Amino acid sequence: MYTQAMDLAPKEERKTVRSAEEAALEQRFEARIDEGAFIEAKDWMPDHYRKTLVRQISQHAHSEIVGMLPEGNWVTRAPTLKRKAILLAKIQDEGGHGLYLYAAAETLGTSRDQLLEALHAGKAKYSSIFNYPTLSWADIGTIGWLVDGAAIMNQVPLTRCSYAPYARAMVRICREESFHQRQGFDSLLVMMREGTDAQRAMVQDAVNRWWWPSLMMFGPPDGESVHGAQSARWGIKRISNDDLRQKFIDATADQAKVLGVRLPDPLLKWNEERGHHDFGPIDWSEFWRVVGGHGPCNKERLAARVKAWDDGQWVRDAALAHARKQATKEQAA
Ligand code: BYC
Repeated sequence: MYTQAMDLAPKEERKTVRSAEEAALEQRFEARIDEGAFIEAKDWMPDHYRKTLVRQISQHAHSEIVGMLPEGNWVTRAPTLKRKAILLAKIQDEGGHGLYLYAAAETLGTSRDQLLEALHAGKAKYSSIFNYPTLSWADIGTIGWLVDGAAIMNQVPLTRCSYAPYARAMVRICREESFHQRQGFDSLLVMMREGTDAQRAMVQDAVNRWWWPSLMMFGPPDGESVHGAQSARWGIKRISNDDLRQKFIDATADQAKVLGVRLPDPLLKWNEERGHHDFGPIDWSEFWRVVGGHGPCNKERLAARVKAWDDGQWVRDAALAHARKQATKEQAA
């Protein structure tokens, strides 16, 4: 009689057989990455690639969901029906982006519940930018212009990310995100061109507060980016943190001129030789403080998410009870 034990080589041999197999799989995977092929959920992938993606995609999903909070703060205070409708639609889009991204992370074998548990326990990261307060209506336009502008700059290259489910989610997200950026710019332009002096001052104040945190969204300098080189090698990140930051600064410096606002950096200057703007030093100690949980709103944001999760328990219970009832009915039919 054949037993399972008879099918297997001795323990030591098994280890080498398995690792030789794995080495071949890894070689095939690397070759596919080099060819620029997309990796699908069912394809073999190294554990580290999978973990890197779960980390990045879940941080991205959490950012979308937490990012709804600073804007939600202004829904009841939007100045016109048109601006309120736009803001509501934008926040709703962000909820949808979070869901696409959680679904993309789930294709890698980590459940949404696990991802949310990590967020609620304060173990998972989300973008540093959402730990700043929205103090005036001009902050909403500025978030659209600068924060969504930075988000698109970072996300367009992700539409070519080697992991296909993430890349596909990014195609949809980027389409919507470009409207988010435009509505922000439009809202600021109206205030700058048709507004009062007080409104123009409000816009300038918002830009002064959001400029530097927006530059931090791209992550630490390349020399300190722990994951940058490996993610570039795997085709997850197509453009480095510093290169994306520079592209964003170049694009926004020109847009600021159209708006008529000053960017709060006395060292910001076009450098003909480099073909880019030079800019002043970024306060990375502030970035790490915020990422470490000590920004102006970290506690408030996390508490709001935990409360929303707890308040929604009855909805999840009801949906599960309904699904069970349906399944029993179908079985009986
Ligand atoms: N905030 O090795 P690095 C949006 C962490 S929201 C917090 O360079 P990586 C929107 C990083 O996670 C925009 N943490 O990392 C929504 C790592 O820590 P761990 C969100 C940051 O992953 C609503 C450590 O620093 N977009 O669109 O290679 C309204 C070292 O960094 C940040 C995305 O998430 C940060 N800013 O590169 C409006 C895009 N930066 O994980 C707009 C997808 C870095 O080792 N993500 N860290 O503990 C990415 O492209 C990359 O993850 C990053 C960082 C460029 C952000």
